[in-house]
Amino acid sequence: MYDPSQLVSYLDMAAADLLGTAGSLTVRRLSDLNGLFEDIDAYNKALSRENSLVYTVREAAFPSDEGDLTCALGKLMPGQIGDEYYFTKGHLHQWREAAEIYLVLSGEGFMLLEDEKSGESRLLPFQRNGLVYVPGHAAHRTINTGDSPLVYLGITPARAGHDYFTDDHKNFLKVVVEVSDKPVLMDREDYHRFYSPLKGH
Ligand code: PAN
Ligand code: ZN
Repeated sequence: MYDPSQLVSYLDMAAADLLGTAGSLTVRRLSDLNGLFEDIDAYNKALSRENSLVYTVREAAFPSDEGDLTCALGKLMPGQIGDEYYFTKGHLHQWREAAEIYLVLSGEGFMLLEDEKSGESRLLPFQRNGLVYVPGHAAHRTINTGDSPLVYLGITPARAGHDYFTDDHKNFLKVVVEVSDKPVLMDREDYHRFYSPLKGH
């Protein structure tokens, strides 16, 4: 049987961190998101000012045998590159069937899903106390459209793993951009071809 200390963790909401059974910490800055934002000029300008923190992910260190669950606490900062809101890199699970449940603890934004087979997208509201289900085979990206950090817990099978986009499929097919002070979901191609040039990007 496990020691109780291996089975209990605490949310430190002020620090957006886990205490107790805390595992690895991933820190992603603007430079780690190279090539993902549509407005390259705005990205380069922002990066030349400061390699800002975009998000952190603290994994829990719960048991990780076959059948176990794991969770991670994410903190995604508010911000924009051009019209695009700050987001996470986004991934499929290595074990494609693995689903994930997200619990939103603070802040506001969206979860962008993209089915790997059909390419269909869904934009789900991501608000405090919200529970969001990410089915298997869905690439998922968290987006912060608010003005405070978006803090959330993601729970998956321990063996889900992460599969980040490769060169032959580099990014999501849709973007979430600010239009007249509101977030709008748009085809990346349409945004690239029709929208950003009109704005002089
Ligand atoms: C989350 C994500 C977290 C960071 O814990 O890993 O939001 O996003 P990226 O991994 O895409 O950088 C999760 O979905 N785990 O499976
Ligand atoms: Zn995931």
